[in-house]
Amino acid sequence: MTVAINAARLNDHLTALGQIGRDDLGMQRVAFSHLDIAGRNYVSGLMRAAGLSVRIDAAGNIIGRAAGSDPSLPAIVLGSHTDTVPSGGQYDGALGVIAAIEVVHALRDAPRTLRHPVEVMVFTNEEGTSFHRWLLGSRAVAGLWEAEDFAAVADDGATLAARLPDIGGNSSRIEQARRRPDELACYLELHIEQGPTLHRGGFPIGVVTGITGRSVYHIDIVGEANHAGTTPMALRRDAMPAAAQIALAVRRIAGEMEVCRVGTVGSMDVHPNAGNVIPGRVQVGVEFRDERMESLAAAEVELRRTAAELAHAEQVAITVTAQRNTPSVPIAGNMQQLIADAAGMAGLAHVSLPSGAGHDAQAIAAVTPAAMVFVPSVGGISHAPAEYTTPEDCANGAQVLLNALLLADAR
Ligand code: HGY
Ligand code: MN
Ligand code: MN
Repeated sequence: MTVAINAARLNDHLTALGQIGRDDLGMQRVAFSHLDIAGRNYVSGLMRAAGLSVRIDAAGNIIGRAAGSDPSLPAIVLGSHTDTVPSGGQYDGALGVIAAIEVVHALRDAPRTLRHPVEVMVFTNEEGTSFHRWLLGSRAVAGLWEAEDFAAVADDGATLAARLPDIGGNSSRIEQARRRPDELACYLELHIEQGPTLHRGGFPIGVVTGITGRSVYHIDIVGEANHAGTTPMALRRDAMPAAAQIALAVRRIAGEMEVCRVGTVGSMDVHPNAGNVIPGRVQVGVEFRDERMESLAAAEVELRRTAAELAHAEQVAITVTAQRNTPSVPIAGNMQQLIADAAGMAGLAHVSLPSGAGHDAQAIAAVTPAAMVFVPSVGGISHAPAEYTTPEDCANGAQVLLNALLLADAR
């Protein structure tokens, strides 16, 4: 028999978090910013009010724990993230965190004590906007930090080692954030779909079958800065036309050539970025995504071939640096079934689908069985201020998360 979440309290808290770090361009709770810290402080307060004992681990993850009736059992973990992309939406990550806290709060109100301890985890820098190292907190829990994480430097020159203490972390003790498989029973995450499938199909719940792989590249194009008015066209070594052709090539590789599922150029830094100066340098951010790692590898080959051709044709130097390669992760059949059964308990229709977005679950899956519940994104929009999920769908997701926790605790 289940316990009902408090839908009004859930949506009130979600609305309140949505006001922290919002401006007229959207949500600005970029990891490590003072706005991110304000959001972390708010959810820490909610965790305490829900009866969780709260600590910060060496990666800055916020971890709330509620005891179970059998302390010898491993913990069931619920989690997500509160950091946002720049000018992002108010549901990405936030819904999973607020719902996880609401689930614990509703069980305490019932009152219902589970056999397993329950931990709510709010992961540091899921988006990777800061330091270009995504899933930073969840990868620390899974023991998946790489040399590039320890050596990470932000665009403003700050090192990760210097910034982690701002959120209570300590990179020299990151090993202490790592959790062993025998400490954890499983991981459950509620998240908005961030795509159109559920909303278009009229499904209130999505059972996630797998989480996409992602490869990220930094492309540095160096030409020769010069005067826009006096330099003849034939004598230019202009970095901008090369950058533009890289953007078109990325669209061609994923679009017409269908080498991989999607490809995006989301960032471009022009130097010196003045209208009357021929750009001497342009830095381009590229990412590819696909469930098949061999498709990502093929996309990289095509990207590097194109860059070499362009360097010659445009008389510029082009350096392609692979920044990070995150493997795709399948969700185990029994964990998918857990979510489907939890949706059934709530009398909610559900459909299975893969995640085109990355999630902390794909890191945590390295250390314990993971499952994800999706709820509809209106119009499939996300990573934008228009991101929206109805209060009813948010409550449905939280109820399915609670049901999944009860089923996991019983199994
Ligand atoms: O980029 C992603 O897929 C996720 O939102 N971090
Ligand atoms: Mn996101
Ligand atoms: Mn997210």
